[in-house]
Amino acid sequence: MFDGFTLHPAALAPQSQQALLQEVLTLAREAPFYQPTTRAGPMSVQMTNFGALGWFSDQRSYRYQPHHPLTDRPWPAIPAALLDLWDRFAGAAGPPDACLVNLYRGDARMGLHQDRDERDLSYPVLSVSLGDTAIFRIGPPDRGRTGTFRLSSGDVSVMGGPARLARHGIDRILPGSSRLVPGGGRINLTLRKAG
Ligand code: MD3
Ligand code: FE
Repeated sequence: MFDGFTLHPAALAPQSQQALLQEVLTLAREAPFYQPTTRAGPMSVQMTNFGALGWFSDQRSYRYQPHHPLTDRPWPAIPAALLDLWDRFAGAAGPPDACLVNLYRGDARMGLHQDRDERDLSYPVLSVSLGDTAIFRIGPPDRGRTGTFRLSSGDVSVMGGPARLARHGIDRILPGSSRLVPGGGRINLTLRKAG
């Protein structure tokens, strides 16, 4: 599809999606979703994190930090089911230390960007999609054509090598395409080695 990008459709069976979602929602009571801001303004996606490091953004900067910005507590540990997926699919030398949790409700989207805040870009990023289908956009690192495809609930994707610095984003979600997330929407989990 895109060199270095591997999609594993329906890697998680419906029961495993349900179990993982419940665990994520339970942990999100401890580390609530919040609306991040960037230099460009508030994001439409809500976020929280699991693991030693969490991605955080405000008007001034973005960075990985060990504490939730609102509660000041450490992020909850990364669920074992996610570490299993990393072991099965990432092909990385070591474990992830960061799990960014993105919640898309309604017309939330994520503009085209690169992920380059991580220290060692030789580690891949692994993503798990839960809930409503997303229109995912990806293209070469600095210029050139982008293309779209769908990410559905239970899909696992791995971005490494030449895809690690690909530009990518979420154009929109398809509301009502899944009944997994209570209240509707999509949750995306990305595992990384950040520090
Ligand atoms: C391609 N999240 O959190 S996951 C992000 O669905 C992010 O929430 C999107 O982009 C989401 O940074 C897309 C798929 C993904 C994640 C990381 C990548 C694709 C990637 C890194 C490099 C290339
Ligand atoms: Fe990204």
